[in-house]
Amino acid sequence: MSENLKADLIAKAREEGFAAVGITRPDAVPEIAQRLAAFVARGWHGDMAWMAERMAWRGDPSALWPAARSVIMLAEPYTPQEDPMAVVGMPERGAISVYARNRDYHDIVKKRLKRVGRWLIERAGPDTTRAANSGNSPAGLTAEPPRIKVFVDTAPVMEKPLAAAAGLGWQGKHTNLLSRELGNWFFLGAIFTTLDLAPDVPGEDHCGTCTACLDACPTNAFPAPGQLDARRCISYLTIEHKGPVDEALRPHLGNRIYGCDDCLAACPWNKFAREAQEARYAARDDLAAPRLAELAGLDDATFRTRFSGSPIKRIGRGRFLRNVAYAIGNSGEKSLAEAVRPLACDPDEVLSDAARWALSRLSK
Ligand code: B12
Ligand code: SF4
Ligand code: SF4
Repeated sequence: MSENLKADLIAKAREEGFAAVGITRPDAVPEIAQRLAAFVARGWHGDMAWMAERMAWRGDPSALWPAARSVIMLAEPYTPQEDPMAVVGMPERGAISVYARNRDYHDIVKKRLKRVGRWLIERAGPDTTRAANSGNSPAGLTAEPPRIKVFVDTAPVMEKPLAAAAGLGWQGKHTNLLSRELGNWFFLGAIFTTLDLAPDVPGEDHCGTCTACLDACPTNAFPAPGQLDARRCISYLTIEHKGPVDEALRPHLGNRIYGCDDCLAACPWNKFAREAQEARYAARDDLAAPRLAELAGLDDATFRTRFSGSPIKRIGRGRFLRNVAYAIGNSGEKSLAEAVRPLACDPDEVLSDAARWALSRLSK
């Protein structure tokens, strides 16, 4: 890849709103397959059965798409303008994690990745190197157009270790990717390509002796630094886990009703965080600190309207109101009992159980 093409790629990605771009090889982190296997063998993925499926692809990007020769990793900041933890101290309000206070990032990032990818194909032109190497002659006559595939979050791709290998930063003790320039409030996206691009130098770990994220976790979800038992993580419990939450863990949810940011917010590198350029990540007024009493009254139709375009819509009314009921149970506000009482007869059994639990907590 010519240095010009790389510089132009970085410029194009920045123009699209990405704050960092790095390149790695699909086989740059051979140890991820074994680490993923250990994670799943310990049962740390809980009921995210999709993590145990297609492990051969998730653990080995070269198996996912054998034609890929390079992986471009990109970071998109969603840094909060407000103190992300302020709402956690308001018992009558629900705390929604920063990334979900407005539009769903999946759609936004994917569109940007596609624009960068299409630009790259056009800018790079036919892949004459491959044609020359393939034995067809003369080189150029059989040149193939380069190809790309874009991924954000939902594909069987381990984005964090690839981003670290591409030099975007390092996986912190909270397991997320962070960097000295961006802190940790950013999403990741990937462009796999058949183009042979010069890889960047992997990121170096700068956690040092810090343990702020581990100490901040309300549920002790880290069995060791850099390793997460998802079954204890509030993000997993409020978003991914479908059934009732273990009674012993419910009090630790506090008023967190969708995701959790405690470990991210604790990281001292956030003092260097870059502002989010995308206005659609800025907290919506009605999602910054919504009243639990009002949320408990949502029926299916009002839930769908309220969360149209938001990632929260994906979990559906039942699971969301289950979380609201746990938060009401943790609020200590007896006046909230009236709001949760009708839910104790809801046909959704997980929700009605959560509501009864809340009522019994408030009656003590
Ligand atoms: C599954 C998943 C979850 C699960 C599990 C999280 C986890 N840490 O695995 C749950 C639902 C809990 C979750 C929560 C969150 N998630 Co999530 N999640 C994912 C997803 C889909 C896959 C992650 C994965 O592969 N996990 C499997 C484990 C095995 O991988 P790992 O964390 O990298 O584990 C490493 C360590 O265990 C380490 N390790 C293991 N043993 C050893 C031994 C040694 C010696 C060493 C050094 C290391 C080591 O190596 C492993 C491999 O790198 C990715 C998107 C994607 N496709 O990659 C988003 C992703 C990681 N999530 C993201 C976000 C934003 C979140 C939340 C902040 C959302 C929120 N506010 O609620 C929280 C953060 C919780 C946390 N502390 O991790 C972002 C993170 C962006 C970033 N800057 O890193 C991602 C990348 C989505 C995206 N495209 O932006 N998530
Ligand atoms: S997201 Fe919350 S519960 Fe999960 S590891 Fe971080 S601090 Fe712990
Ligand atoms: S809080 Fe400290 S230990 Fe955790 S990721 Fe940030 S620097 Fe690393």
